[in-house]
Order: sequence, then C-alpha cells, then structure tokens
Amino acid sequence: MSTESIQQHDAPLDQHYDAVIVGAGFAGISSLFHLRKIGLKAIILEASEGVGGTWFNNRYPGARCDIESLDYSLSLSESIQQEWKWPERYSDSRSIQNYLDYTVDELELRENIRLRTTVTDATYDEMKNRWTTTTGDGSNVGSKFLVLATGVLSAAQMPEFPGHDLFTGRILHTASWPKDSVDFTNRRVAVIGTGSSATQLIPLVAEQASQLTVFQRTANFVMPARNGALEAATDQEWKSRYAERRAKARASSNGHNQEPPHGPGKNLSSSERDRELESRWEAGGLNMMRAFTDLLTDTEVNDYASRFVANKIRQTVQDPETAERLIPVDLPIGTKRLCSGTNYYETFNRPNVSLISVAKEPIKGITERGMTVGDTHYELDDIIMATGFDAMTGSFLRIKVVGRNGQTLQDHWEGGPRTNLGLMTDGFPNLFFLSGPQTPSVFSNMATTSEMHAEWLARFLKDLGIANLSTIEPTQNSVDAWVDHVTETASKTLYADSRNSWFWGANTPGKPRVFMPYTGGVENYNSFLSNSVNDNYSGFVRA
Ligand code: N01
Repeated sequence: MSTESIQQHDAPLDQHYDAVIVGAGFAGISSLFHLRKIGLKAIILEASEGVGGTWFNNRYPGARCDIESLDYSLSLSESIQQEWKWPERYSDSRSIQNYLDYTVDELELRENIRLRTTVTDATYDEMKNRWTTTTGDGSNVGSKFLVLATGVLSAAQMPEFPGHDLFTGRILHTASWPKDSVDFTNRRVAVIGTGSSATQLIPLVAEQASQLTVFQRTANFVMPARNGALEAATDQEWKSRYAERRAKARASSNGHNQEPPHGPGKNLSSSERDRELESRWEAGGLNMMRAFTDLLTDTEVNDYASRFVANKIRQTVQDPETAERLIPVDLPIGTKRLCSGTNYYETFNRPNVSLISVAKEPIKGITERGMTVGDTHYELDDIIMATGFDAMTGSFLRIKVVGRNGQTLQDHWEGGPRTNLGLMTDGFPNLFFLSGPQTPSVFSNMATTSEMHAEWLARFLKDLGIANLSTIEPTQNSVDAWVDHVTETASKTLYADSRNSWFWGANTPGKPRVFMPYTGGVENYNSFLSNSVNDNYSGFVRA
C-alpha cells in the first residue's frame, strides 16, 4: 500500500490526556499501542506530515536501513508480521514508512495521532502535577504523563558556512529531503560529509550528475550492504518462527538475529582471522561488527580488522591517491558508526566523481555559484549537506522542557544526559524518554529496543496504579548510579579513546564531550529493565 493512498486523519486536541507522546516513529507508535492497551487516553503529536519518524524525513536517494527487514519491524500484531511482505533484504525508507503507515491503520492508531504538530515547549505544573505541552501554533495540550519519543538521530544539523544565503542553486539536507524526487541530471553537485547518509546517497547521485564532488572531513569505513530481493524461503522460515526470532533478538547484544561472534580474535592465527573477516565482508553490512568478541576492546585485533578493510578499499579504488584518502586514519573500525552501502568505493572510479579532503583545509564558505576551499572555488549547481545530526540529545533539548522549580532540561543536562535506565531524569516527574541517550539505542535494532521501552513503560504505569499515582520520578542516587554505569561500561571499550564521533557529541559545537549511548548490550539492558520490575521499581519515588 502506498503512503499516498492512505488518508491522513488528524486527531483533534483537548486538555485531558493521560499521556502525550511526541513523535510518530517506531518508539512513539509502540508507546501509543501499549498505553492504549492499558486503558490510557493518549495522543501522538508529530511534526511531520506523516508517520514514520526518521523514515518519513530521510528520503534522500539510497536511504535504507542497515538492519534486515524481517528483524527491523514490530511484533505488536501477529497478523501484521505474518501478512506484511518486505520486498528486499534491507528496506529503503519508503518501504519502512509504508509499513508503519499500514501498522498504524491496521491497529487503528491513527485516530490518536496528530500530524503537522511541532512541539516547542513542555512545562510541568507542580501544583496540578500535570504537563502542558505547547505546539508551534501556540496550542496547549494537558496530560499527566509526557513521553518524548523524538529519536536520537532526528535533529538535523546544518553547518553555518559563511555565504549560505548567497547560493543561487539548491541546498539540500539528507534529513529533510523534499517530498518530490530531486533530479541531478546535467548538474554539478557537491556532497558534504561521508557518514552513513552520504555513503548511501553518493553512488546514486553520481549516476545522474554531470560532476559530483565529495567533500570529506573524516574518512569512514563503508561495508558492502549486499542488498537484494528478499527470498521467499527466508520470508517463510522467519514467519514460521517469528516468536523465537524476536526472543533471540532481545537476548542478543544488538537486538537482532545476526550471526553472533564465535569468540575473540586475540588468539587466532592470521589465516583464521582472515577467514572470519572475509566471511563477514561477504555477509555484508554490520556483520563485520560481529567478527570477534574483542573487536571493540582489543586494539591489536581492531587494528588487524581495520587493515583488512583498508586493503579491500585499495583493491577496489583504482586511483591510489584516492584510495588512501578514503582509508580512515586513527579511527579504530566501529568506533564511529560503521556505514553500509552499495557501490560506494566503486563510485570513485567514475570519471565524473572526485574526492576533496577538507580535513586540513576546511570549507571556507559558500558563494553565489559554488563553494570555496582554501584558494580553490568549485562551481556548483547543488550542494547536498549530508552533515548529520545533533545526535542523542538534540531532539529532546530542542524542546524547551521545564521541570520542578522551573529548571530546564537544557540546564539539567548541561554536562551531558542524566537518566535512570535512559528512561527518566530526576527533577522532571512523569516525563519519559524513549530510545534515548544511555540506552542501547544506536547500537541496537531500534525497532526491538523501542518496543522493549514501550512495553516497560506500560508495565511500569500499570504496576504503579495510574489512578492513585500523582507523580513518579527517579531518585538522584539511581540517576547517578546509571550515569556511572554507562560511563564505566564504555570506558572498557575502544570508544573511550576514540572521541571524534557523535557518540561523544564531537560533531556539535558547544556540546559536552560525554559518551551517550549504552554499550552494555541489549540483553544486559533488558535484564536491568526486568530487575527494576522485580525490585518494585526501587530507583523511583512515587507520590
Ligand atoms: O551523519 P554523520 P549521517 N564540514 O554524522 C561531515 C544513522 N543512519 O546522517 O566525521 C565538513 O554520520 C562529518 O564529518 P566528521 C547512523 O546511525 C543510518 O551520515 O564530523 N564535513 C561526517 O562525515 C548514522 O551514523 C542509516 O569529520 C562536515 C558527515 O558530515 C547516523 O544516522 C542511514 C561538516 C556527517 O555524518 C548519522 O548519519 C543514514 C563540516 N562543517 C543514517 N559537518 C542506515 O540505517 C559535518 N560534516 C544505514
């Protein structure tokens, strides 16, 4: 079913919700489903024109998930998971968006979703124990609970290059791509950035543009995705054992069914290591991250794997200088998000594609007809910013959230995010974060972990007894303990010394350098969630 064929009904607003949920992506949709199931009156407020969250907004050519389709889906309804047909092994953004549209309609959730509604402010009233959420048009919505399901990679980041407004061509950002397809035929195009978005988009733009110039500040490791049609046998096998597959995902480190590592690389011979790395390279995508259990903890093993991929780049890219420029330096493989693409390195063999390093000589500015780096001016028709996000906390902090004593979330998290289990923060009663910082989020299958959060939230509120509950919030001690645990867990990995990434907030000017995701794995995190239930939520105080 196409998105266009689905009618968008917008829920009307009133003041008397049990829960306002912000965001209609995987986390928001799962939350609405589970909160409604326990009898809450809930509404989703969504800024975009459609549901889908990141998959609605990231429509750039090549936008595709790097987790396999059958895994990257929700288990809310047995009939949906049986009936829905994924066309490809890895789904593109349009397929995922269509799937979420279908899910929302099948589960009759649309009547509780209000689109085109940007949340600007949310203020807690201590006298009434209620949240007031304010939207872009000045409307106020009242609720007992507020659930921010706004995503960790959704606050797009546009660099402030001097001259930006002078440019007479098109400036596009991958995360706010126009609804209609953009034609690059006979155009001179620049792509700024070489992260996941850029590396998916570059090969497709190169097929159309007369000239494509890629401006690279930091080279990244890009694995071949090895996408293709989803085979009927695979589809059937999964569907006959879906419950088992879902359970396996939750009991894994990353929340999906990928083949786990067989053991450490440390004591393996070179040929044993090569065999494993080759099989992971052939399996494609994020499989490389599962090559060895010590890939992200042992420098020598990581160096070995990094050299293996560097040699693949040298074998693929014909011009030796370009090949060397594409090989990451001082970047242990996996300590920046591994990219997964199709024909990325091959694209640099095309005569219409060139790679400019802006590592030492940054982009000076934008002019009426192009861009300047050092003394060189590049004549351009289009500039594509594939420049990423104010990641992990940006979408939460772009809303002015005011808790107890008039304290803003911006002030409270000035030194970095502070949460208990990534779900709540002290001083902000009845406020929940879904799939946010200090959870496995970006190291996991977000469909799995979003559902885990939504289930926990509904269980939590049901166990506490909503009718007799005024407030619930984490103790400061529980928050301090979780922050320490997240930090300590990361300190045992190679992430600790590789700080030039958005995991550390390094890509956003003025952001504190704090490691934000939880590296302990989905299975362990799941145990923490279960323990909190078994402990009768001891890290939280209720009134
Ligand atoms: O963003 P990024 P993204 N001058 O931050 C460069 C998920 N995702 O949108 O590395 C020059 O990774 C910046 O350079 P540097 C996935 O988790 C998933 O690509 O900061 N360059 C970098 O190269 C991913 O990790 C999927 O030195 C500038 C690039 O822009 C996350 O989203 C697909 C610059 C930004 O890369 C973010 O990916 C897409 C400047 N002033 C995204 N500013 C899949 O499922 C920034 N850069 C496959």
